[in-house]
Amino acid sequence: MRNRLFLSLLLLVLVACGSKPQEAKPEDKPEKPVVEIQTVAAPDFSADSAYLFIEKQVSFGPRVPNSEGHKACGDYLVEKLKAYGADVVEQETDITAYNGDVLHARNIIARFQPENKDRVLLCAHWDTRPWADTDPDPANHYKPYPGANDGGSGVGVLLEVARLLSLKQTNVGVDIIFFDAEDYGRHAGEWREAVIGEETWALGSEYWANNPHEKGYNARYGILLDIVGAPGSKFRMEGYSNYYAMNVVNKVWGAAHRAGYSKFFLYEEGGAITDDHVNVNKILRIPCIDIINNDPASPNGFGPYHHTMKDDMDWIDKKTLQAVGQTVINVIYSEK
Ligand code: AHN
Ligand code: ZN
Repeated sequence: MRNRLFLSLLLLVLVACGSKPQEAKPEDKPEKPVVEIQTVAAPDFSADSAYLFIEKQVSFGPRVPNSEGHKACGDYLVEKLKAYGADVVEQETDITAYNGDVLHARNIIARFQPENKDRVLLCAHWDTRPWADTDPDPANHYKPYPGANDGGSGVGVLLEVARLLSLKQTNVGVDIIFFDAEDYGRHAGEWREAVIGEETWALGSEYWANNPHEKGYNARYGILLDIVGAPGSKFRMEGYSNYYAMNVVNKVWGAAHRAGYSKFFLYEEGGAITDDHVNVNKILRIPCIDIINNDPASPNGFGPYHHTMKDDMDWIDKKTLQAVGQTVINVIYSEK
């Protein structure tokens, strides 16, 4: 009698949990106690919140290394990540850029569940480019710009991810890294001086990959977000991501399509783009993809605002932030 009660209770629990009840025969014994790790239901990403995080960064002015806006925004990011319960490591180092400028660079690393050995890496660059070198007006070619999309957007999305991580745990540990000095690459007007094979971009991530915050740092995979805010963004499967981390591309694109974001995430090859993920792949050998709004058919490869004075909040669309943010959330909460 007690046995029957137990079985009917079990059946009830199974039905309540939504799994298909099998016909239970009295002689059936459960093969194993069911202690399988379950995936965690993904929380809702708030694009409003991500938008405000971008606006806040822009309010500091351009975040060009060595500038006041850079220092103030860096402090804000650290404070915010700590408030969301992350264990924050700051990596400060001087890096000499291609033109001899010595950049006081600051990589900001937020560790969630630092004791967890199974980790996922999420990253974005937080610095903005010192020069609007593709601006239609040559008078702007050596001026800094707001950097809402290029610099602000990836960080804004990941701050919202951090907020959600503070409310609900994932099964995996998560590291959010804001890389510095990504966008100090050679000025477009100085291309004649370029040297074959020179690497002038992504200096902060290069430093981190050579000097990770933890000895032997590893993660299952990484996702880099760069330029993820423009209205009507199309994310194509970027060349290095496909080469080094095709299974991660498929995982992320699959999650995006299941969540209804197939207009944003195209099953099309994009160009190969030099960005922070290349260092993560080449130096640390962690498969890392880049979600980046590139269009090989457009004149500069990105949007008309890119590396111009126009890269401001007008180029941030909550629909795009939602598509990217919810996709990333669905991916990390589905990890077992
Ligand atoms: C180049 O433009 C060489 N790489 C694109 C990486 C980048 C620049 N991301 C933001 N700004
Ligand atoms: Zn840039």
